[in-house]
Amino acid sequence: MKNNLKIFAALFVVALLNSCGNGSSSKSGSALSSSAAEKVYVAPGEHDSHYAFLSGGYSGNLTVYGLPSGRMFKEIPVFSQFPTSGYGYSEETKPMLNTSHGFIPWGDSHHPDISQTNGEIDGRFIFINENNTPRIAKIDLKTFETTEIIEVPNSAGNHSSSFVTENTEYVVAGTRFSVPIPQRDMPIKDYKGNFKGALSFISVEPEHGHMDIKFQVLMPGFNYDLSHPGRGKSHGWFFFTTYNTEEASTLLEVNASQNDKDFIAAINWKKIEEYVNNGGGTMMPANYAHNVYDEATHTATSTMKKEVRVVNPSEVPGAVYLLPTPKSPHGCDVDPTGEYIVGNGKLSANLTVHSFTKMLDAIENKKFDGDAYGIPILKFEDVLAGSVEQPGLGPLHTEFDGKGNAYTTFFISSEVVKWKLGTWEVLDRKPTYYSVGHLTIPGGNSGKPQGKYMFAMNKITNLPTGPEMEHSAQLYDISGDKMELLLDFPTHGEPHYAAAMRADIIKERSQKIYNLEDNKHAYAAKSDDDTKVVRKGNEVHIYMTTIRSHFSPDNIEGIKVGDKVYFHVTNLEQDFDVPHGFAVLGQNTSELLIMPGQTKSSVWEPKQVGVWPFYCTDFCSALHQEMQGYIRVSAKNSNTKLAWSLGEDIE
Ligand code: RUQ
Ligand code: CUA
Repeated sequence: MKNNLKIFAALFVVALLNSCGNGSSSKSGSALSSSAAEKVYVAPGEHDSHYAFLSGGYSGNLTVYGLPSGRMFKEIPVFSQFPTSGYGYSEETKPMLNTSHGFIPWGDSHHPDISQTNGEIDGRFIFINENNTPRIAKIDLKTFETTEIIEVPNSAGNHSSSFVTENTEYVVAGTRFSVPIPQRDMPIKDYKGNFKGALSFISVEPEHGHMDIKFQVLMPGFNYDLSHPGRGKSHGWFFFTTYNTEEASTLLEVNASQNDKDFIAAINWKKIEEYVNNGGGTMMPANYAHNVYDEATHTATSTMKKEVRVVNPSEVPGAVYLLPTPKSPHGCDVDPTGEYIVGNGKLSANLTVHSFTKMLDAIENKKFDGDAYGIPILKFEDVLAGSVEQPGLGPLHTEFDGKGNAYTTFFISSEVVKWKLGTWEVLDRKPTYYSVGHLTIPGGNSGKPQGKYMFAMNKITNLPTGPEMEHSAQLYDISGDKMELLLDFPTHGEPHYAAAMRADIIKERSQKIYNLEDNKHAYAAKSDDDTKVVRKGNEVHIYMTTIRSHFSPDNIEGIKVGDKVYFHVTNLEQDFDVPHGFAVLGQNTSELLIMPGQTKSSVWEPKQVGVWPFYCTDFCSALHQEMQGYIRVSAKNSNTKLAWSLGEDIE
């Protein structure tokens, strides 16, 4: 979203004036009142009423917060290596970060979205997109672990993602940057008319949630910024904002702001799905990774997929339309009834709202205003439901409370504005610290928002931690007529969107341990009797166990410089909340954090002769500090024999 900083550079003076005003008014505002403090206070031992899942932006991960307290509970590693748990470092999880560009240790995550059943958030899975090397991940909310990642071919800057349809039929991933499809060596100046934008519909298998790219719609070479599914009456459609309909390839801050209106693209995915189910579309050669974590083996596998089904809009008449929308719209938001589609025109004075009913009418009566690359353009006036007049500067995103109200963030004037659907009147406005991006109401992308709270995610903060400061979020009570600012809380990375929901469903389903009996890991040792050390050439496999408060074995000899040593550590505990850690001196990866019943493996290539200690990294019992061992590394040509022990000396 830092791009917006550039886009808005011209309006910087206005922004300065506004943020000064906001700063002073918020300091004397309601956030300091004791009743606000009471509203966010969660007593020790008590639980928050809501979970919020905030994208980590350039951290590549997802953070979990409690509301209303604003306490951070957890960081879930998704697209980035995470030494805290060993994700992306352990042998089992390295395949999760495999792509067609090789192993990628980092990602840029933007928009989490929770799975839905009948238009309601169900708390089974949460999906999140990776913008830079396009991927979609699925996190299982039983375990809070990333269990599947699929790469998105033909996509670049996977930004209008990862939004879920009302029965989680699809998680949708639209490209921000258009590119040559298929990728090829060609002059950049020939962009216009030659690049394309792929909108990917990734099917989600209902029972286990397995993802598969069902089809990609190959759209004109615009930038597809954000998207939301239709719902209720508009279920079966998907809406995408576009900018750079000018198809400029250089100095976009000027060249992509020429057109008075860009478009919202409306895609009838049901129609395309039917076409595809009848054999429509073309299988196109592709190369993309599909990575799946298996809970039984505690191990991920990565498979390269070799084709993808593509559909050109011209093949399915009546499936794709363009709705003119002023002016470089960013957020594309659909209200809970499915009737209103809000285009948040970043550079527009007014907020444009389209009507789904009017759109269908105009389509039926073929009231078109030309076409773009064969895609019919509807007339602005024919699809306009209304507009909110001059609500603020630089609108970005809109959410809904399910009571007929909408809440829009304004980046430049740094505020949240509440307005009424249908009458388009502004009801309330509240400042934010500072330069707000997204906002979230629990149940936001669903037919049933779960009212009460709204939080705004700011691009800047005022928490002094040197030149690099964390961003911040601000929590508002929206249960009354006026919004009440309750709390500031720091966030991690750059939160773009967040998904949130009531805590009860997730809490009930939350898994406590992994059953040791069900552990099918190839190198699991399920008791101290199964522990052993096996040499295969210069590879050494150590089948190791942990239980309070020792490793078995804890003395190992016969390792040589030049060996590749695999520690396969099984945690034998079957009690809730007793992880053990594993770390060995000179390890080139990270420690491992192993949950009860789980096996994880770390590879270690000792470079120096010596006797090296290993130990448990997680304070697990009163004798945690005694949870340690030694591994003896001899010279390459030595004849120290392979031996291991627990509780006795190696002779
Ligand atoms: S973005 S601040 Cu990456 Cu969703 Cu709009
Ligand atoms: Cu096991 Cu500390």
